[in-house]
Amino acid sequence: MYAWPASDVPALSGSGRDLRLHDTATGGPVTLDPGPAARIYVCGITPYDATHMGHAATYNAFDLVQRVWLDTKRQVQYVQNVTDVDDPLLARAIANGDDWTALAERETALFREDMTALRMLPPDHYIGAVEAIPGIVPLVERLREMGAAYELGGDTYFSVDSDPHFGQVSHLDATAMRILSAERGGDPDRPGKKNPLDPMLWMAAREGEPSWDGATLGRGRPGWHIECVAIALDHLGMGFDVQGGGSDLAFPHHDMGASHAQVLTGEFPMAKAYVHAGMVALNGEKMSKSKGNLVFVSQLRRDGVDPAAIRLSLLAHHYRANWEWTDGVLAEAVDRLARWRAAVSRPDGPSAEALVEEIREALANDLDAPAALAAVDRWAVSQAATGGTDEGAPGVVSRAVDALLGVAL
Ligand code: 5CA
Ligand code: ZN
Repeated sequence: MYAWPASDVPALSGSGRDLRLHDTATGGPVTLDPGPAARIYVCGITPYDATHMGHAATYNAFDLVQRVWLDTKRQVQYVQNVTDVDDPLLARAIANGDDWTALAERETALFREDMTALRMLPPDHYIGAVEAIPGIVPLVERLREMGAAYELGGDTYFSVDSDPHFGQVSHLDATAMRILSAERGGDPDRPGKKNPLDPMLWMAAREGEPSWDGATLGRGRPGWHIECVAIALDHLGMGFDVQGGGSDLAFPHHDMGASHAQVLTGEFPMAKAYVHAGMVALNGEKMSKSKGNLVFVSQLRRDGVDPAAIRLSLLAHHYRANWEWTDGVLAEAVDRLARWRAAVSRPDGPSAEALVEEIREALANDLDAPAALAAVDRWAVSQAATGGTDEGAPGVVSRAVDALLGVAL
């Protein structure tokens, strides 16, 4: 698949900081030392509905990760998938009387537009589940040969007990895992499984559903977790720096994916940090396509909201926080954007060097975007109150806000 166009990231003078991120697997901060090329995999959308503010918040967090790395003059290898065949997508297509490929293509196109408008950096490899199938089949066959997968009624399951490290991303107990597995695409109650938590690697063809050649596995379609693992291993290899997604992916998706990859390669861990964004809610409930309580990026854009204000709404919340979308959040961001734009519209102002360092430090400290916004706010207040004589300072601020926060002033 093709991704979307990259917005320019201005180079800043001085040097960026090494990034410290909260790692779900170890439960604490990890200082990443990625070498010259940092590697990040971020779980992409299941394209059966438009990008909502929850998605946008999660992608904003991982966009900041890259901006911090780029500021350290590193290259970034960024991979993202599109789950363009899966149960909820097929179910939605049937419910709408829509062709599932047309639905996936339409929503993926809209996602690209939303990401472009929000100045999210595009992945270097943007890969659909369907196009990954030729790489998925041999991995599942290999797991079977290793005795880490088994057949049940034509479907192929992964045996979670084959990975001694299973559960080391979420650290949930078996009861919690079982509940979440049932809620998030698993089938813990299916009779005949070795372990109720075992996830499907390959689903045998079902009547009326799309299917692909699975060689010795028979016709069928891939399971969800192996999709991301196949794509990540193909484009990043083992031991990459960050596996990212929303906190609803820690279990089962990231635990299962890590176990697939660890058994396949015999290496541990799959990623140096498992990083999870908090959930955005609307009217007290997690914004989700299945519940339908959604505020869409595309709708706000159609309503004439400046994408920079949408982005500032996201940045006003720490990425790990669970927060509620309200009209007030957007109104505050619109106001902030106007204040910042006024402050940088003058040729000179208060010195901006310390501000750039404050933004860098805030982001390096587990992506503390609210602290970065507060620092820019202080500079803008000082500009409005007394101004300054530092020629070019507003330009320095503009470039820093663009490069590090993805906001065009
Ligand atoms: N295709 C899979 C990942 S491989 C998937 O979860 N797709 S998704 O469309 O449901 O979600 C895309 C991303 O948005 C995931 O990282 C998910 O954790 C995140 N996300 C979904 N809902 C919210 C929400 N309400 N708040 C924050 N992030 C969310
Ligand atoms: Zn994924």
